[in-house]
Amino acid sequence: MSRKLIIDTDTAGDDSTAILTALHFFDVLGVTVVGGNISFDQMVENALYTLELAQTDQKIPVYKEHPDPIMTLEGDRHQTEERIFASDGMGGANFPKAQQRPEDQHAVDFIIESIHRYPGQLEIAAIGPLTNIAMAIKRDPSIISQIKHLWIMGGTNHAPGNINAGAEFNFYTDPEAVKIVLHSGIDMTMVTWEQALRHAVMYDDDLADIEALNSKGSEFFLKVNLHTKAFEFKKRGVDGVTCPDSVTLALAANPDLISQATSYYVDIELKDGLTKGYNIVDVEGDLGKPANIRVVEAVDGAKFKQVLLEVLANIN
Ligand SMILES: [Ca+2]
Repeated sequence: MSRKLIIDTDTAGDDSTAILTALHFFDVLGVTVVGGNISFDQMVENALYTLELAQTDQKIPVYKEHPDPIMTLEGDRHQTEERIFASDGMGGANFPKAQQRPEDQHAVDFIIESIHRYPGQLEIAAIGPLTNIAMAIKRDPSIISQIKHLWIMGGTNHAPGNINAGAEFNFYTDPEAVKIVLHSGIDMTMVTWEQALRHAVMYDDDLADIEALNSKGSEFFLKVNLHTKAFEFKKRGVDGVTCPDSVTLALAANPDLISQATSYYVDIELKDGLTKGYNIVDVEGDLGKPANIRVVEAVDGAKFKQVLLEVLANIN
């Protein structure tokens, strides 16, 4: 029986490939959309469109909220990333609206209810800001011991961030949520931004292999991600498609992709200033605190590419 998963996503660009990867390997109970990359309603549409593209046998429900970070005051907006993903979040593809509509139930209620329905069996992949996961923990702390594993794309391990020099986007957007999750005691793994940059970038040769699949999946991948490639090249000289979210799902599904991982004490800076949203990874144990999360330190990039090709080839 395949592993049960909820995927919590701010669906733009690579998130959509991560959803396809989740569907390929897991029994996905639902997709919860959290505020992050671009405008909230558009991310909901992107999740619905991605599910329609995948044409699963069973309907995969999509749940909404929270659209904003925990500490956002009424009328405030967090920084979104249309410059990376285009205004539709899908590289300007402007896909048609999917037939499926989001559910009425609140995403956090769905997460809590699902964990109780499958105690000790449900994994969660969180590939956006951690708002929904933190709110679920606050609302019902009894879920903590019942989550089988939480896979997080976020943060860095002593490396530059991507939203600014100090911080990675998901952690920066809702640092309070990260703090709650890191200190929750959930069994969890984090895949950091610099690991994605080192091991999960599809360069021109890789993109040619993807194009050669000539599947609906490969066509979708290229449409959605080439805008991001142009941004990454201009911003940091990385001439390829970065895949932080999809590599997180790929290694959640295939743990042999993780070449190295160590559990460390990780914590995050909340104060406004240069390092807001920066996370420390206490690799030398200076703080003398027990490890709270497993940090991925190396990924088998060649195997990741094979997984990605397998996922995209399968969508026709
Ligand atoms: Ca994401």
